[in-house]
Amino acid sequence: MASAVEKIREIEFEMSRTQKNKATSGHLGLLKAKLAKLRREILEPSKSSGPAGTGFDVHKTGDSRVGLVGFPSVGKSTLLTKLTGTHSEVAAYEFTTLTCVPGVIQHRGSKIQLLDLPGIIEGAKDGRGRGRQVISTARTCDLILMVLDVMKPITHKRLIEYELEGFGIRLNKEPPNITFKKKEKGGINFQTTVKDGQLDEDTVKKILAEYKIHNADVFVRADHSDEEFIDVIEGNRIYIPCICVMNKIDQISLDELELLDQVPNFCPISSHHSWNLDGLLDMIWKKLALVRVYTKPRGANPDYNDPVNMQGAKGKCTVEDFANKIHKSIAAEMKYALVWGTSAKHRPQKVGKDHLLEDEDVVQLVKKT
Ligand SMILES: Nc1nc2c(ncn2[C@@H]2O[C@H](COP(=O)(O)OP(=O)(O)OP(=O)(O)O)[C@@H](O)[C@H]2O)c(=O)[nH]1
Ligand SMILES: [Mg+2]
Repeated sequence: MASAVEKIREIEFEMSRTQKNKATSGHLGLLKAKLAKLRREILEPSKSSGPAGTGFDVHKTGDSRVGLVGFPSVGKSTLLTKLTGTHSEVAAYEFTTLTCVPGVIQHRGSKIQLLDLPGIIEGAKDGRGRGRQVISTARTCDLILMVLDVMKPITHKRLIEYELEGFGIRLNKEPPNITFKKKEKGGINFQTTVKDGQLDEDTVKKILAEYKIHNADVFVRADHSDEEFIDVIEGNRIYIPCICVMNKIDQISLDELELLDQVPNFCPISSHHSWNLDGLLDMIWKKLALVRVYTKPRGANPDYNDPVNMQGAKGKCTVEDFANKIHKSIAAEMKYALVWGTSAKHRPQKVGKDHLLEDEDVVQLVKKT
């Protein structure tokens, strides 16, 4: 029996041979419906589609990874093509993109990998469609671009967040400032720095009892909710920054556009007309908080054309991270480093491995002799 992909090709071939006119419009409509059903079939998980929860097999390249997530036909592939020059099929029907298509954005000396993903649909986290694979891949991204069609209801945003959250992804949130340590004995030791906060000893104990945990240290340093505490217990949550890309603004009025422009983390664009793509790139750059460090060889000028790009946790990069990025053995051989730039107190400052570097610092590593 022909596979769904083969059937799709057959139907597409038949469509290409069918002349478009009044007499054939019904037949073409039928073919399009068949196509849509087959495309959906491909997106549904099957026994042969591999273990649930694994992402697409695309290698991480460049300095950071950005994923395009959104409903079908919102314009993700159009955006990938415009930003990276890599072609990803664009069409007016849904589920055009059936796999993960990577492209590269070159920006300010950095290489950013951009992933075009199939349109996710509701129920993705429960295994519907390719959604699980999409979300698993989203978990590996340093930034998520949630692409929305401005003409579609804003509830779509909520639905996508719900799907991503179901898979342990937290968007534009910081990990809770809670320390949690299981112990062998001693009961529950609860401490908090917050007066009248959402989390009290009773709630914490009840939640822990549900997890059958009866001995633990819990230290809450900010006003967190019960859900955030549960995130800490579960432990596998991933905190990823996110930009809501409001696409197809060519279809709305200027007044509507002005309103959209004021919402934090929203970036209105038209990928088709290439409107505000520079604004989007700026926002991507800020959210990624990449740290570019220039290497200075002894007695020579730094090479400003070839920075070492680092995507530390929330942009925090140490001299050790920098050394490791050049070569694994270098950190061990290092005696100290000289640093010029905003992170340095003097010009240069002599620092150790733990010194935190900032964007556009210059570093000279001095080896042990
Ligand atoms: N009016 C308007 N249409 C757009 C814009 N960007 C994309 N489109 C159209 O929207 C349709 C879908 O675009 P795609 O880029 O294929 O959408 P997608 O999100 O990749 O869709 P799937 O791969 O099916 O998930 C195409 O007909 C595009 O030409 C835009 O800025 N304005
Ligand atoms: Mg697509």
